[in-house]
Amino acid sequence: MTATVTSETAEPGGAPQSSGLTFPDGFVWGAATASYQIEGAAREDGRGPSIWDTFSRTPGKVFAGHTGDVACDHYHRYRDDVALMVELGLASYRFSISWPRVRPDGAGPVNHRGLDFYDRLTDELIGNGIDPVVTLYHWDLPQTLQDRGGWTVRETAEAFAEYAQSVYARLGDRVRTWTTLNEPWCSAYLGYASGVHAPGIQDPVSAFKAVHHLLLGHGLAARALRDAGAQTIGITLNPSSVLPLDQESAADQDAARIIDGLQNRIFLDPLFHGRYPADMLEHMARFTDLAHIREGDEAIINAPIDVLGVNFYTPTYVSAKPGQAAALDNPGSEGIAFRKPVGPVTDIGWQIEPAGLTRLLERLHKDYPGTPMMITENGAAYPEGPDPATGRVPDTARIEYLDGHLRACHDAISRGVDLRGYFVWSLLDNFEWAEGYAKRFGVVHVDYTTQERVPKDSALWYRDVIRRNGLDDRSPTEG
Ligand code: IFM
Repeated sequence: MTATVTSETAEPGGAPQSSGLTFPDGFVWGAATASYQIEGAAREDGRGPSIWDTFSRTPGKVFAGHTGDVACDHYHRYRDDVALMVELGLASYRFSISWPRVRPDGAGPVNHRGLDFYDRLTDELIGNGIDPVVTLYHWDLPQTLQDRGGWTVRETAEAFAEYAQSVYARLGDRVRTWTTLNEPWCSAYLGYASGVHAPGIQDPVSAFKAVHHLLLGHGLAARALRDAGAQTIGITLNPSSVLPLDQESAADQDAARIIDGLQNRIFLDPLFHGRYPADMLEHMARFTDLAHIREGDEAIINAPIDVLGVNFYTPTYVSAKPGQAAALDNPGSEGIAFRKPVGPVTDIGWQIEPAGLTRLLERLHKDYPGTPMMITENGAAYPEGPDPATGRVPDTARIEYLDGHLRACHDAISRGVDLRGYFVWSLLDNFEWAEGYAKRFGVVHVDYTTQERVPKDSALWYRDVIRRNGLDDRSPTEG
């Protein structure tokens, strides 16, 4: 696709008038969620336990002991939720499949009642003109597989490919876009190095093994999906826009190289170039003999993909700081300091810097050319709920955040980046992992007591963005 972007439009047919920025024709507007974060129904229809069931029930791991047992009860309310998507005018909906619903024992028999749910959801979406985008793994690993080593062992990668095939066999006649993994960085480093996510392990060796087996699982699943006839196959990463604090300092530049290696190149290079970067092999060799990386694995990981999903929230700035202890979620990062956020931050404390997204997209386009990209997540946590007087949710700061990041996407497209779509994170307020329900990322407010949904002002604003296929000229918070 050649990206044609304009900065002026006047739309007929009652759509909001605008002289702002227009996105290319066919640009995909969507919203994203994930199974454990919204579905609830944790023990229904044969679903097995996942590592997040175990983790969230372990005292002290998740804010206030919250769990995903009920979450947004989307399992029972999916029809209403699809109706909300229709109101917003979404062209596409990105959701994930719960592996333990489909294969309760991870590698054992298929639970057809679990697949029935996704079958119903897919039909409901398509019946309403919304294109389903499926993510096969958004962190809810079956507990039985964790008991056998989780992502530290090769068998989990093999089981993932089998599970992918069973989902494709049921939904492949209707789902066109298949994403293997969501943010393997989080699964590997937050799950196995810092332990702030399930399964809560703190061991760099396990983390590096997890990196490899996640990537291998992606490659095996991508191959299986392709052989089965899948049309569009991708993976979603959360690549970081890493900058040296002092761009002139050689020591800061070296710090940035290492963090860029750990967060970006360790995933992107094998995916796109078929080999781990030499400096990261050396880095990992400080912890492990690398015997888990077998001959031929990198070629499997290098399976062709059709789209790269990019999740972006905040940039990273690093500097060299002798004596600094390693950040647990970046094994081997001793001597490197992560700058604390400066300027405005969201409710979860993440720095707001839309230019970081443009920078990241341009870098990906330059270093890993030829694969179209989608923003598969972008959004912000803010706490507002319904105003008792008006019933409205005035989440102005979220609108500003989204507006800024969409302008950043538009800038990237204008500079030649092949960006094909944008999925806001998230459709609904939901279970924000270790933060439980305390942090709200939704454009739709959820009252967790009544399960009432109220579209926030940001949802109404996003609806207008979708209708005009672009951004208004005026500041997002005016009028
Ligand atoms: O809620 C998460 C999502 O599951 C993965 N990407 C980041 C979001 C916000 O933390």
